[in-house]
Order: sequence, then structure tokens, then C-alpha cells
Amino acid sequence: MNSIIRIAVQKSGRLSDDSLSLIKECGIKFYNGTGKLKSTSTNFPIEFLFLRDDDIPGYVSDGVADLGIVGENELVEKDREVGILKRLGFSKCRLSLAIPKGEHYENVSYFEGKSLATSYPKILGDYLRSKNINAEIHEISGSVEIAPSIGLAEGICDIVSSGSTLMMNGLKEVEEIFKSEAVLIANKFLSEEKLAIVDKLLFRINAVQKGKSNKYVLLNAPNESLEKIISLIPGMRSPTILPLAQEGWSSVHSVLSEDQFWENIEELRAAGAEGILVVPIEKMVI
Ligand code: PRT
Ligand code: ZN
Repeated sequence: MNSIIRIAVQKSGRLSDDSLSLIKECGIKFYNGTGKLKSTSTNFPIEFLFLRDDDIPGYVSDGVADLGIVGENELVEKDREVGILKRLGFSKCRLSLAIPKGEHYENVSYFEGKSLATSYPKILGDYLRSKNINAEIHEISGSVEIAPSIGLAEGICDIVSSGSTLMMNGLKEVEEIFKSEAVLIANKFLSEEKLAIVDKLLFRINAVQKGKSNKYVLLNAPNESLEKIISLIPGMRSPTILPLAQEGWSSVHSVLSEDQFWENIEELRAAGAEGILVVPIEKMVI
């Protein structure tokens, strides 16, 4: 029988759109109708399980799913034995300690003897222990940010992204204790056949990620400044140089990271580059 791998992705929530877009950008087709809990790709040996994110680490460590896409915060909190294959760069957030805005705060010893509400008792407990702080942890599953105003706890430990939820609830962020992003996780005991499929998937994910962080740059330059321009945009092996119809000018094509582009743009222009086009890359294999 031909092998197939099973991946657990969040059914609906902050991870699901980006997880499914990544799979689609890898050229993997599947049907994802509303309410569907399972789906099989029509062009890649992969089956999808649509689950709550809390359940994904457990499904992967138990081997019900071979792979999963989950927030690192959830993975570390659930403390399951799985491997992290790849950091995916989306759903970035941080787990932070926050207290009422008017409170004076100097350092983490503020929390000694205090009570904290959180949905992440393991990560918080580990952090407090590492700082030798004794604090009481109230585990609650949602709306953590209202705990101080209803007298349930003196502070909170919760996920922060823009910070607006804290602000709206009269709280201020005082310590960042964990940084998180979506990660691709795998069961630790995959068969050779399954590992071969996982490698194919990783190859595609790498190509998509490289494409996203790089741009294709085309520009025109006078021939006498080509040497300088090539040193600024060296490309993958070296840039492509094509003669323009106008004597003494060339078109230079290269690939570079977006940051590199912005760092070098002034120097490129100073060297005589003009008609600069920056084009997105869909996939990149090097
Ligand atoms: O239903 P299911 O259990 O699957 O989903 P869920 O409700 O438990 O999780 P979901 O979809 O909200 O989040 C999934 C994952 O996205 C989290 O585990 C994080 O890894 C990541 N993530 C990224 C976030 C946020 N950003 C985020 N802002 N998860 C939650 N939030 C919440 C946070 O809890 C707080 O209430 O957003 C609020 C803070 O946002 P700001 O922008 O106001 O600071
Ligand atoms: Zn959840």
C-alpha cells in the first residue's frame, strides 16, 4: 500500500488561514468545506485533520497525526514529545505578564506572593520557578484579561500581539516571558516511507519561504558602473547581464532579500542604476 501522511491543522482560528495558505502555496490541493473534519489531497499523499489547536500536540505525539501545525506556546504548554521540523514565521505573538496600569512596577519580584491568572500554567510556573518567585497561579481557559478587574487575580499571563486587548482592559505589559510563532511538528517515530513524504513537503515549504523573503530585481545601468552594481546585488550565483538596445547600457537581473534591497537602494541609484523593478518570487529552489 502506498504511504500517506496525516497532518493536523487548526480547524478555525488564528492559525488556520495561514496554515492552509502555506499548504496551497506548496501546490497541494484539497477540499476544505465548512464543517469538514478530514480531507485528503488530490495530488499529494497527505490527509488533513481539522482540530482545535489545543489537541494538536497530543494527536501528533500519540501518532494519530504524523505532522501538525501549532503555536509554539501551545506546544510547550502541552509538554508533549514531538519534534519541531520548521518554524513557519506566522501567528507570531508573545506570552507576557501584565498588571493594572496604575501599579508601580520595578522588576519581577513584584509578583512575589501575588496571584496570576493564565491559560498557560506550565509556561508560567516554569518561568516563576526560574526567577525564584512564589506566586499563586489561577488557571482559567478564556478572558484572562478581565481577571484583575473582577478581583480574581492581581496580574495575568496571557498572549499579546498588538497590545490593544491589554490596553482596553486597563492593563500594562511588564515582562515578556515567551516568544511564539507557528511551528511544523512531527511524531518522533515516523516510518521511512512517511519520512520520505515529509522530506518532499519540507522541500516545498522551504522553496515557498525562500521565495517570500526574496525579491527579483531588474534594473538598467550604464556599463561603466556594472562592476559596482554587481557587488551590491550579487544574486544567487551571479546576476544576469543583458545588453539594452541603447549602446553602453545593460539590464541587470538579480535576486536578493528585501532587507538587502532597502539597504542598498541609495548606493544602486548613486551608481547610476535606473528603471528599478522589484518583483515578488513565488517559489525559489537553490
Ligand atoms: O478554537 P481553538 O482552540 O482551535 O483556538 P484558540 O481560540 O485556542 O486559539 P486562537 O485561534 O485564538 O490562537 C491560536 C494561536 O495563534 C495561539 O495559540 C497563538 O500561538 C497564536 N496567536 C497569535 C494568538 C494571538 N496572536 C493573539 N493575539 N493567540 C491569541 N491571541 C489573543 C490573546 O489571547 C488575547 O486575547 O488575542 C488577544 C491579544 O491580542 P492583541 O493584538 O490585542 O494584543
Ligand atoms: Zn485553543
